[in-house]
Amino acid sequence: MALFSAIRSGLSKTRDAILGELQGIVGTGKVTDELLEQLEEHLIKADVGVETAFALADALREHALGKSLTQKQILEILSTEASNLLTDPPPMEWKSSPHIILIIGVNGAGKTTTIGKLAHHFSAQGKKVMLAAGDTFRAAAIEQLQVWAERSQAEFVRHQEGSDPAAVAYDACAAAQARNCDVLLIDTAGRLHNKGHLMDELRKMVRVIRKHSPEYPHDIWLVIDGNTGQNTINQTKIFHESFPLTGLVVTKLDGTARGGSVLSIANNLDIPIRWVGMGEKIEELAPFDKTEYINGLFAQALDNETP
Ligand SMILES: Nc1nc2c(ncn2[C@@H]2O[C@H](COP(=O)(O)OP(=O)(O)OP(=O)(O)O)[C@@H](O)[C@H]2O)c(=O)[nH]1
Ligand SMILES: [Mg+2]
Repeated sequence: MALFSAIRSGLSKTRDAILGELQGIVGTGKVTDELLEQLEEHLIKADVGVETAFALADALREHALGKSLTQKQILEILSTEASNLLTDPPPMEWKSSPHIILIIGVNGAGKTTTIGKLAHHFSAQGKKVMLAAGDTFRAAAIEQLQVWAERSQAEFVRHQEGSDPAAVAYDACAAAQARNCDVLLIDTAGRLHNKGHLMDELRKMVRVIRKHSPEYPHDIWLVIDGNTGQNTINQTKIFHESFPLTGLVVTKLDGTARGGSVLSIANNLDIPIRWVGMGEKIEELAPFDKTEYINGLFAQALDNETP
């Protein structure tokens, strides 16, 4: 219940961006081609992505062209179609202890914060968690992660600032094995997908981790800032070409009007969205759940009209 309302309140700006004008466009008469075009244009501006906007408008065309539907009926069609575009992530496979998760992404996306939140989440499930300070590049990045480790009562492995992140990751894997940890989360420095040498550095990290076991890392999750809008798709595709991403984390969905980008990400990329970040606090991370997300976008408008 608390989680549901967190998603609902976190998505308030996105909901306003999508529904505000939409409610003015639909439900004012017959569904016409002109109305559908307005709808497409509005949805594209609201950052749901071109293909998603067309898919939603097409669904409405199919069900309602020439008909006079109530606003509630139209929003129901749109929310059902939006829900069809989304898939819940498959359950996490805990293949071995330690389960190794490498967290990557562009600068400032929310990687370190997400790791802190994940550590808290997994600790609360009774798992023994270790964090590895694989961002040796940015000043104070190691200390930032250390604070999260303390807050979440996770084990912590670090080297000196400026040292080789691959060596940190290698040692952390050994330490996680030796200390019987269930999960090891490895932080990395922020990098742009088009910076070749930084992508090489990440490749080296993966190669070195694999020396422990070809199964390592079990997961590579890309952290995406939910404010980034349509650039995200291209960035993610390039990361995915270099690394087999097993999941996405979309952060900062609170406070952005661009939370509709989740629909675009889901519609354009075949990588599960696993988590959504809804704030800066340790508990403000939720497993992605399409029903909660769709309810967060549409439910209020539908509720309002419920007798
Ligand atoms: N509102 C909000 N802020 C967030 C969220 N996640 C992270 N932040 C904030 O975003 C900023 C950057 O977060 P970091 O976790 O340091 O991002 P990072 O990807 O590790 O950054 P670099 O290591 O510098 O690449 C911080 O101010 C965080 O508090 C979120 O879900 N919501
Ligand atoms: Mg960081």
